[in-house]
Amino acid sequence: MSMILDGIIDCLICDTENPAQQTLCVKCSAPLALVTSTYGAKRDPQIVTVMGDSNVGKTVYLGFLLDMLSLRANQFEAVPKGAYSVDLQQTVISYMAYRMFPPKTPVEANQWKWSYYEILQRESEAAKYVDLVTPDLAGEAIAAEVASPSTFRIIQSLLYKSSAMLLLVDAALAASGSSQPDFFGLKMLSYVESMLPAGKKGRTLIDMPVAVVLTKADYVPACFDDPRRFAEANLNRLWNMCESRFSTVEFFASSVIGSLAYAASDEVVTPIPLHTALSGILEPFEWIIDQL
Ligand SMILES: Nc1nc2c(ncn2[C@@H]2O[C@H](COP(=O)(O)OP(=O)(O)OP(=O)(O)O)[C@@H](O)[C@H]2O)c(=O)[nH]1
Ligand SMILES: [Mg+2]
Ligand SMILES: [Zn+2]
Repeated sequence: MSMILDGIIDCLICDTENPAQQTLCVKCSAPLALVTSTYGAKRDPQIVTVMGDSNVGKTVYLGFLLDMLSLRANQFEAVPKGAYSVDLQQTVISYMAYRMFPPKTPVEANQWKWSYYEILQRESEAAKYVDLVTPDLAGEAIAAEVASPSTFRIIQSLLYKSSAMLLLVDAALAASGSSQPDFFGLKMLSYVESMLPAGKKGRTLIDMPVAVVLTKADYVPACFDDPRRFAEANLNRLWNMCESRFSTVEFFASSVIGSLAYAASDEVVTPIPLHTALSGILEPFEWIIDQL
């Protein structure tokens, strides 16, 4: 549990001691507001990390997810803790309102947007509270860390502290025959396995819940019908790794797009989201909450 003592703040993510006047952790760049706003909370914050290659749709997915939660979709109610928590959702919604996708996430950790929400899930019988902390990571940073561990230490620290992971995989790319998404997923999970504390390794399966989210499923509607089958057929390496090393995995299909247009200029083709139609955004998250 992080602490605030004598003008020193221990970072929520990497436990480094920071002088209280800092806004970002000197070591990992996580906002220290995460500590000040979770300090004294009734529950320990749960960190859920969204992983995935560059361009799979992490920023778009997370922005819409947080927005749906704060619009009280299904039985959820979410309250942002600190105005900084709203930045990601606002950026994504504003861009999409102008029929543009948000820009690529910069690789520098001090530019990442973090969100901290108090989430209430009202089920018929009982209410469940979860304090959710989640950063919007850059895919390039994730790829660099997975390729040679410790280039982005913050990703390692995050995984240690994470209660669950959403692994985003580009379904459209996989369906087109590219092996890149499959290899990336396989590398990611073997990285997760190697990073877990020694005691958790060995014969036992890894029990961190992993929701594999197949993004851009609007390009591959079959994906919605049976995401597990799609993954087994098109992401077989990743699928096998899940089967043999992880005890709690589920597959989901998601899309934020109703229809797309394309604008071409100088050989650069830009997709233009004509209207948003969200599907499969909340389901993986609901599943994660049920596992916590
Ligand atoms: N068709 C379709 N395209 C999508 C969808 N979501 C994202 N995209 C496309 O994928 C691109 C990348 O989305 P981002 O959310 O920026 O990807 P990211 O994973 O955050 O990428 P990095 O920031 O580089 O790590 C967008 O610019 C869109 O072109 C979707 O649901 N359907
Ligand atoms: Mg991004
Ligand atoms: Zn830190």
